[in-house]
Amino acid sequence: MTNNKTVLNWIEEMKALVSPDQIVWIDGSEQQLEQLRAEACSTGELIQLNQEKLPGCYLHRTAVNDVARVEDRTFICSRNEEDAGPTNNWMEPKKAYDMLYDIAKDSYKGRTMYVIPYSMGPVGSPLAKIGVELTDSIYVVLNMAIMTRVGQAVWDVLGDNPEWVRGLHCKCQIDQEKRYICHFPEDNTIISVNSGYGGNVLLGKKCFALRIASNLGREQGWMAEHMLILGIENPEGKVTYVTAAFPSACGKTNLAMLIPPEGYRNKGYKIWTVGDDIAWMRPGEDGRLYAINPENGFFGVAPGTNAKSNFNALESTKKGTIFTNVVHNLDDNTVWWEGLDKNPPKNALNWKGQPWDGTTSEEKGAHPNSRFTAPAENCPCISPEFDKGEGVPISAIIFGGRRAQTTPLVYQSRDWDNGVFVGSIMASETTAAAAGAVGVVRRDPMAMLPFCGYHMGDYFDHWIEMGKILGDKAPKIFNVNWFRLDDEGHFLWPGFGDNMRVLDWIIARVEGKADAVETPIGFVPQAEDIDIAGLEDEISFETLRSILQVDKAQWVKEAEGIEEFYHKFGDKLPKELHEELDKLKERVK
Ligand code: GTP
Ligand code: SPV
Ligand code: MN
Repeated sequence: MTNNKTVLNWIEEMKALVSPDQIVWIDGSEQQLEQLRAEACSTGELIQLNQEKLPGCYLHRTAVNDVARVEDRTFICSRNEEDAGPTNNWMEPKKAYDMLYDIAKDSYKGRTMYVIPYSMGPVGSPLAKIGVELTDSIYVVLNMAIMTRVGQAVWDVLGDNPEWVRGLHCKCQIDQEKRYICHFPEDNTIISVNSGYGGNVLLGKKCFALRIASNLGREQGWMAEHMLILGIENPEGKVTYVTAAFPSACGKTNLAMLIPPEGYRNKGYKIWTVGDDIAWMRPGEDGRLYAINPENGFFGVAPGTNAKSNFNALESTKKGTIFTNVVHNLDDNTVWWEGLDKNPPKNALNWKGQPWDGTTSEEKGAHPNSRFTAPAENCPCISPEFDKGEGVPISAIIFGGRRAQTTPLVYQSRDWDNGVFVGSIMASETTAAAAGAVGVVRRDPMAMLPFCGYHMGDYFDHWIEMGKILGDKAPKIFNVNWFRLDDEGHFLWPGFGDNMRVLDWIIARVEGKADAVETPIGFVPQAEDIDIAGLEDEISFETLRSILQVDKAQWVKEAEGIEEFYHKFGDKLPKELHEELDKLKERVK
């Protein structure tokens, strides 16, 4: 496996702490994974689905109290409290280690310790990083084997290098009172106890690729962001890459795999998916910003995914996929969720495993944060660049959130610093992806509020600094909002595939080929600039005009909210952002 002393010493230390019955080194081979699947099926941890209809697919149910990320139990354990900043929970590292080791002590008794070596990013890519996760959950092993690159090649690339990220996961008793997700950025260490839900336990994902990696990026001059990456191919075959940061359950997977409307398809437009959740970006030799997707699969929201809303995501789930907390259709041993189709199964089990009849039950069958874990290689529109590891050059960065009002369908920032301001003031209605109230508007800068592993004021400063390094090669920055509502609560913009129409304007702006109107918040297209051919039944020209409007009165209120939010950051708020806020206030007067 490995002779890396730092790895072997740490595993010995952890073994002494958690006392496993045995240790299994995960080599990533299909044979070993198959054994683990069989074992998980024999204990009920997994249910094998209809192998004719869904080859290689399994169903898993988490504990009822363990269905989403727990932000109030997530901690950044830096030596100085100030380094965690006002938006993170902080715990003193010594205190945190003592508490966690106390909880973890002997917790693997009667269980197996699985050692998972994984690479975030294509193995050996100059942009990739290595982690080792210890877990007592086969579900975690099988998910990590889809979401990351796992196996011997990772040890080979790591060699004697002491730089890798430590991750300890202990299921313990899934006790929510003792559930903690803790990050030690100064030790490159993550410890997660008492959970079995994705974002809390697949430690390569939010814990490493965002919270720890954001710290590494700041030290090393790159960026770890909660962003999808996609390529838009035009009829001449030119591919332009953009990234987009939307908060959890606000449409990244959907946008990343979009199928253009018929008119666009006929002209020869095509979308290529590079990533659907996380982007690592660094300036390349030519001075442009390059992005890789550190993941190898999609941990996507199931409800709402259907052949029309996201055909490519649905296709990705047809083989080798693990479904979590969806409906189990007992008639044909397949899965179902709200929004899959209009034929809910009658003879089924809901996400809790209770008998459920979709034709009569008032209650939802699938949990709103039920998920699929699907291999990226299944995706029909996966980018040919996906596995290359050099990254793709980014032309535009798009921010966006779920706002019933105020924020127009799309606008472009004036320049990089103004774009950083636009990202920093992002706000969105909360979703089921995190425990807590749903539908409350909260500020979520760059969609990183739950994921920035250090002081958010320093994070804004890092963005400003990256702009200075990139200079005129910096991507152009935009903001979108697919979620404007009418008075009755209906979405005004058709969204999904039709978001291509907005991407089209964005690319045209990047290329200097489209018009825009200057407003107090930035450049907004005129209704004529958005191509709505073929959409006559879905949206009128008047409605489109209305969702492109910037209402000064609403923005006066918005500026007040921003000012209040900015107060939190005190001296750490970059002066550039203060100035941007002053300019906004002046313009909306
Ligand atoms: P995470 O995996 O939690 O980071 O979420 P995500 O940002 O990838 O969100 P996803 O694409 O899974 O979408 C979440 C929900 O938003 C689903 O229920 C979608 O149906 C819905 N959604 C996505 N795009 C649109 C859109 O353009 N319009 C509307 N109205 N809903 C959308
Ligand atoms: C999110 O919540 O943003 C997700 C799912 O992508 S999780 O892996 O749980 O973080
Ligand atoms: Mn996400």
